[in-house]
Amino acid sequence: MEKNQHISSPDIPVIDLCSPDEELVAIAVVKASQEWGIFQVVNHGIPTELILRLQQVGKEFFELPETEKEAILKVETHGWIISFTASGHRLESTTNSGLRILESTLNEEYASHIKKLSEKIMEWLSEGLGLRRLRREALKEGLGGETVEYLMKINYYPPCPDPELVVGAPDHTDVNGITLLVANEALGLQAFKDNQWIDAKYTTSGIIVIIGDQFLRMSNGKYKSVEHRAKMDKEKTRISWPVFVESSLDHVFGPLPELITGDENIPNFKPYVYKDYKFRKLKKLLLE
Ligand SMILES: O=C(O)CCC(=O)C(=O)O
Repeated sequence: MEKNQHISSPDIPVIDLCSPDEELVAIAVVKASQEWGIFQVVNHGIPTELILRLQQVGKEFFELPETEKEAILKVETHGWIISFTASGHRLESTTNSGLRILESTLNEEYASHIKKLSEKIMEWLSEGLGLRRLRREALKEGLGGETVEYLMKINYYPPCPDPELVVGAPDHTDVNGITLLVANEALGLQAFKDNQWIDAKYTTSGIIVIIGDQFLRMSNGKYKSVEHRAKMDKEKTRISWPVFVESSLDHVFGPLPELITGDENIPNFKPYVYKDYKFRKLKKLLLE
């Protein structure tokens, strides 16, 4: 293909969770996870008003002075981190008054919705592995059951005069099981598919679902851990709120045992303690 040749790229799948036929919804979720590893869900049951409030407090948070922000949340290279346990309670506590704007009621309310939604998606994905009758909860259990953690990060991308020169979030796959992300009106998320970067189109109340490495490995390769990145916008500030659903650090994960049934179904991946897997990935060490 010529380098400058224009090809029209497909859009990432959009799945309406309100469709009356749940089986069709489940099939669409499984297909999108196999072929894309990323999709947007709409009519997902999380009130738009709650998502807008989350976005509003996120904006207010970034208007705080740097020192206050840092005192409230953990700063990482590409964002601010807040974590929840599976029951929706914040893991890290702080007494800083600035936390009012990220007050736990809002986050706990959002976390409990995200937990419900992610569990539903995990059920559909477990069924999609042929584990319907016995193990609807197979993926959730494989991830650690009630010890599963929900880590919310806030990514802030200020306007950038030359977005081609500055990368927002570099090309990566998520290390965890599944990520559920909302973003403000500035687009910028891209997914790599069929040798090209595809702009993810979404609405501010839609939820982007991203399959990560843990689900690639637990499904023995059936679900795709999608490469993605985020670009900066020339004029607009972009903010995104991913929630990473993942094992606790000492949990061992690998291909689900039910999928390994004999000579034809051998494990394609080695099991890892999650913290070792994260460490190896971070250090770019060999992963089998
Ligand atoms: O901001 C985005 O849309 C993507 C962020 C992301 O990939 C990440 O935080 O790992």
